[in-house]
Amino acid sequence: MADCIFCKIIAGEIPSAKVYEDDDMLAFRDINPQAKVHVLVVPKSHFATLAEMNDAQAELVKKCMKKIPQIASSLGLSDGYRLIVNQGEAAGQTVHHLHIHILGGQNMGEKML
Ligand code: DGP
Repeated sequence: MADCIFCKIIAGEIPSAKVYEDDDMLAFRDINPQAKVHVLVVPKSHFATLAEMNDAQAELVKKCMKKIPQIASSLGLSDGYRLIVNQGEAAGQTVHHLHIHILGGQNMGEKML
């Protein structure tokens, strides 16, 4: 998608602090971290929400979820971490390319799950 910031990051048109990449996904540090460790895992196919996801994209999300423990381990999150996937503007989704937030590196507390 021409005007999608995450598509531009995936294409290398915008720099990012990459922590993992393969043919299916890119993981990079959030520009506005909400925890000591805050990484975004982004499938390399443009769709905004789970409601828009086709079967091939669902396979990519599955691959992302299976890879996240390895990414989290590489980030030193051995004590645990939180995943957030905002769906739509009311949930606070600002970038309309599906992404999974990995948050950790500190005690996340019990508020908001
Ligand atoms: P969300 O609110 O769930 O749509 O989260 C979008 C996140 O994307 C937000 O935490 C900030 C991050 N973000 C936005 N633009 C950029 C960027 O250009 N680079 C990086 N690394 N992160 C970005």
